[in-house]
Amino acid sequence: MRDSKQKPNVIILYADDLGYGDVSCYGAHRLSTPNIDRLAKDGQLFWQGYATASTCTPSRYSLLTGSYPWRNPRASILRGDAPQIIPTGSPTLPAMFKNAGYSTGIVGKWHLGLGEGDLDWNSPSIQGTPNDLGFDSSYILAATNDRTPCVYINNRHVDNLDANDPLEVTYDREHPFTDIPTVKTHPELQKIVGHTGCLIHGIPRIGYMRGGNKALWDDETMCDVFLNKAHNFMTENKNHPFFLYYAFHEPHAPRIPSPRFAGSTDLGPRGDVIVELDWCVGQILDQLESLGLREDTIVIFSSDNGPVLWDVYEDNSIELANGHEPAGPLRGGKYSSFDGGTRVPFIVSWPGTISPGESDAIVCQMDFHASFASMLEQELVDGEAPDSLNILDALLGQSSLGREELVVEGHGKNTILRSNNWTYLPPKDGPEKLYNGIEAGNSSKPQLYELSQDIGQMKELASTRPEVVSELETRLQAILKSEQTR
Ligand code: NG6
Ligand code: CA
Repeated sequence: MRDSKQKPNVIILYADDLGYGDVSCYGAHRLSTPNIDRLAKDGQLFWQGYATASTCTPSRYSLLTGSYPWRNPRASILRGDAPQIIPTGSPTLPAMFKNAGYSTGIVGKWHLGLGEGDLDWNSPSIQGTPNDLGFDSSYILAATNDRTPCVYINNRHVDNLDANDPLEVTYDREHPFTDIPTVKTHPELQKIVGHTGCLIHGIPRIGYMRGGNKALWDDETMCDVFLNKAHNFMTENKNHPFFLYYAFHEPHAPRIPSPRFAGSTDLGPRGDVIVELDWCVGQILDQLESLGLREDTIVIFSSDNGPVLWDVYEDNSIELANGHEPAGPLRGGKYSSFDGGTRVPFIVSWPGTISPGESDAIVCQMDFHASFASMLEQELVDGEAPDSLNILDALLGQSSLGREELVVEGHGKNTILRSNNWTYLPPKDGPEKLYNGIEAGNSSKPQLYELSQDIGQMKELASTRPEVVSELETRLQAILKSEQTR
């Protein structure tokens, strides 16, 4: 039996491309997310919760290392065959939990690279996996649901791989495998227009793969596969503290809901997979309750970056949005340097310990490392989590003080300084709008916004407040040159 004085379990539920306006407790009204709302009702909802970047890999890098992504030049959207970008044995968030006596597991999207270079996908003991970074167990997809290889990786091997049908992966557009169906060679197999790499289940992906047919994932059952793995991990570890990082693939494109959820909203596939994601959240909460663990478990819900409607696949998300604002009142979205890129849903719940409420504190996913280390009385070693601040009191709703400043990253590694109520975007070359219509935030001039008065970043103040611009520019440069900010 579990001792009630034991350390609490911690579960991070991490959505992929879910925006500030995509859930009902943050104001969405054209779809309903009752289970995410249930978490908010039991916990603290943060109005100023941030990922560190407006894309996936850098945000996840910060979540797991407590480090700004720009410290690692490889921390940008990775190919599916990229080597692991966090060195084996690094002092990660899961390693911190493990040192504190926790069982640690990851289920879902990884996207931080696998292997140590030139990975043999057929190896029964792949080195350079989440299991080398503090996770006792892992069941993941390598990169994104739109990238090859479209297989699950079970700890150190590709799950269900038939030795007689070896798996090969390439991202070489000049020399793709010539004997596999692509959009060009087999247009008749294509079920949805999107990327132009190989066709897996009629869905064009980024990159190419050959072989490994028995190991292929089925997009329609992906939500159930990951949920079952999460359920098993929780049941297996119900008697001692655990840390579970459950990284959803929803609502990243291609949005292929389980048939149970197809058509459940009138927003099209993007709305349907958000409802699917919300259902999974409910299943986790129900399981915690049935295991008698709800009051022993901190459940965090957030997203890796802001939202995007059309992200290459033609699924009518823009046409069907019809009044749904995925970033809510924020400007920009995924890939953007505006706040819609990085300010995301951010809920921390721990019934019986955290009093329900809302918070305006500035909090960042990068801070979980130092905050939970403090809760568990784990000392950080030199170089560990260099940018993670201990904001435990804010996360637990016991203080209204979070961060005073935070650097976030937009498209093209553009670094932006959030400082108290200000946000400062340095001049940056590049298009005003990205291929998907999202405002990038680029401008040849510096931009300054006072977010407390102007959440939608409509009133640019750089020329009226040059002294603030110059102070923030100096501060940003100092942070970028520093080795540590905690
Ligand atoms: C982009 C892809 C996009 C998506 C994204 C990764 C193009 C034109 N766009 O480069 O489809 O895969 O990478 O998303 O290829 S993320 O959430 O993992 O960062
Ligand atoms: Ca993402």
